[in-house]
Amino acid sequence: MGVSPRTLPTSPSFWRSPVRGPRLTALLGVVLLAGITLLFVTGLLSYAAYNPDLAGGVNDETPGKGLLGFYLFSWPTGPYWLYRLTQGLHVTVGVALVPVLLAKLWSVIPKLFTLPPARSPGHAAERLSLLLLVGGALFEFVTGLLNIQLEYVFPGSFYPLHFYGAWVFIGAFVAHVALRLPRTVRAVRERTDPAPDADDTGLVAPRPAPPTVSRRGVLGLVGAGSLLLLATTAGQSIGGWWRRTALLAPHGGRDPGSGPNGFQINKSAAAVGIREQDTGADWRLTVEGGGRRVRLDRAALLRLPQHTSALPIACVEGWSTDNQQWGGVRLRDLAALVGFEGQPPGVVVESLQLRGAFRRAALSAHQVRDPRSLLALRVGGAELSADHGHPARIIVPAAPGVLNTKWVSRLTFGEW
Ligand SMILES: Nc1nc2c(c(=O)[nH]1)N[C@H]1C(S)=C(S)[C@@H](COP(=O)(O)O)O[C@H]1N2
Ligand SMILES: [Mo]
Repeated sequence: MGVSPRTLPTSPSFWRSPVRGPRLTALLGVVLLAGITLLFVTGLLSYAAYNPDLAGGVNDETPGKGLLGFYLFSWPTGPYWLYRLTQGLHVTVGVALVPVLLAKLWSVIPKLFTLPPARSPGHAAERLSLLLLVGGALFEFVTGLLNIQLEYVFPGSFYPLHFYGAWVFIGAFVAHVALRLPRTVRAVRERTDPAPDADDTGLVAPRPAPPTVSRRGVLGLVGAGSLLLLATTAGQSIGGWWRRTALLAPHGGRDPGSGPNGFQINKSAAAVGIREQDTGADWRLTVEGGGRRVRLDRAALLRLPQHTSALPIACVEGWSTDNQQWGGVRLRDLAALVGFEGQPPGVVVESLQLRGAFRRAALSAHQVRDPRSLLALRVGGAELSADHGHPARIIVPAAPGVLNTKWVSRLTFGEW
């Protein structure tokens, strides 16, 4: 006995949900249009915030980007919470859009199985672009979610995958929006779906099953799912009391301890192999530049003018801290030690850490010149803890957390 063609997913009558139709797809599409545009813009900003073109690409995780770096600009140091906002939005909105994306894919799934695969070269091109669209969306959401959950399980580095994937995805996304906009506007305006025989979208079920939920019910469910994700994620970026609500975020829930150093830690000293004997009395900071070099121990640093800056740490993974009271020496004062008075250049910062991409970072001239930029020795009135970068770490306003190098051993001003 053969299988009736009606029961195969390639047959339109296999798909029986009465809520599928252009209106549901269009409403979900409008939400995604707004949300994904925000994700794209904040994502591009995040890449710019690394200042990838500095110092021959020390900060650049995608050195082969070529023309895709056309929009890069020098990331400002104010407002000091800038990256906290842009990256908090990127991650929180990305997480909250997951139910909308899944519902949208569900709403169009009959189209995946349409036969013949291509009716014309134009139809073939359209279906190919949809493959890039759906594949690109899934790829970007999966790599992003894995990164914020600290699960670096995919091959290679997160940055090039997410960065190049975004450009492929956005290309297909723009084409899709351009092609579907008229249909979307019509479906949003008309309020009801066409009858199956008047439907030119292929979304309305020809033999609908009796409804178990209304379209409004589906949208309500999706919206509730998004709100739940929003409410259990956003706290990691908002901070304060709200951190407790961030149940889904690895840096949410509770702060990892109490006291001035009891705030989030990205990588612990032990995790990157920082040994106690290297950060103790034998530790020296080397400051170089302009053909000069000085070496300072901690006591010498403490004899330089001390300043405080209230600044957060905001990680690419979306979590951030409230403002911490950092105390230490201004970067521009350290530049002056090797002769850069007045208008110091940028700096390359190196850590005691021997391996890993985050052991080195470059800061721009205006990051060095900002009076809030410090080589911090203290936080909240206490010595830095080992995990927060003892004996000295960088703190710069508005920059991604990764540029705030911990366990600093060397500063090289301007020689690149
Ligand atoms: N040497 C070194 N510095 C580093 C890192 C690192 O792994 N090694 N992590 C960076 C990242 S990604 C962030 S978000 C901040 C986190 O600082 P915290 O651990 O004090 O919160 O430190 C940055 N400085
Ligand atoms: Mo980070």
